[in-house]
Amino acid sequence: MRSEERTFVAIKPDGVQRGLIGEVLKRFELKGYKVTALKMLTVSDQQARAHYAEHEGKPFYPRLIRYIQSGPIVAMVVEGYNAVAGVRHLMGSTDPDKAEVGTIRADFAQVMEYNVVHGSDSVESAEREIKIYFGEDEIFAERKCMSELVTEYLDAD
Ligand code: IDP
Ligand code: MG
Repeated sequence: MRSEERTFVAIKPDGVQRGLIGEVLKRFELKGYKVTALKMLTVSDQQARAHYAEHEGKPFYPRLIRYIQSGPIVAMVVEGYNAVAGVRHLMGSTDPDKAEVGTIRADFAQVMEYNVVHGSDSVESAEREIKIYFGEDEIFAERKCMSELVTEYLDAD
């Protein structure tokens, strides 16, 4: 059965610095996903370590921690059917050389050290990662369609 999921997505510092915020956001919105939380921030030491805890001890870990803190990121919560896998599909493989053409990483990145975007790899990871970056009061899951908005407006007085 299909169900709606939410996932954590970040435009990494290279993506922000290169002016790719709009392009990346556009791809998720055009897919039909809802962006239910969004902010730009500098990742703290604590957030970086929590986010990438699974990679601690790997050779690239110290550089990964430096990279994610090297400039502001744009963090977001993205919601939709099968959104965890779907977002990763739009992002492409970790290594841009292996990512399929048309994905964000294939289209905009050359090396995996600077691969523009992050997306959670499971529903459990998503819930863990969302908590690192957002309070529940920062997430706006309710959205109204235009007819609801107009009806509400007309009914207001
Ligand atoms: P993912 O971002 O596609 O989920 P992960 O394996 O979770 O990939 O790795 C997290 C991030 O760490 C990657 O997006 C990439 O920036 C970096 N990374 C992963 N593997 C390597 C590596 O072998 N060398 C350098 N950087 C790596
Ligand atoms: Mg990962």
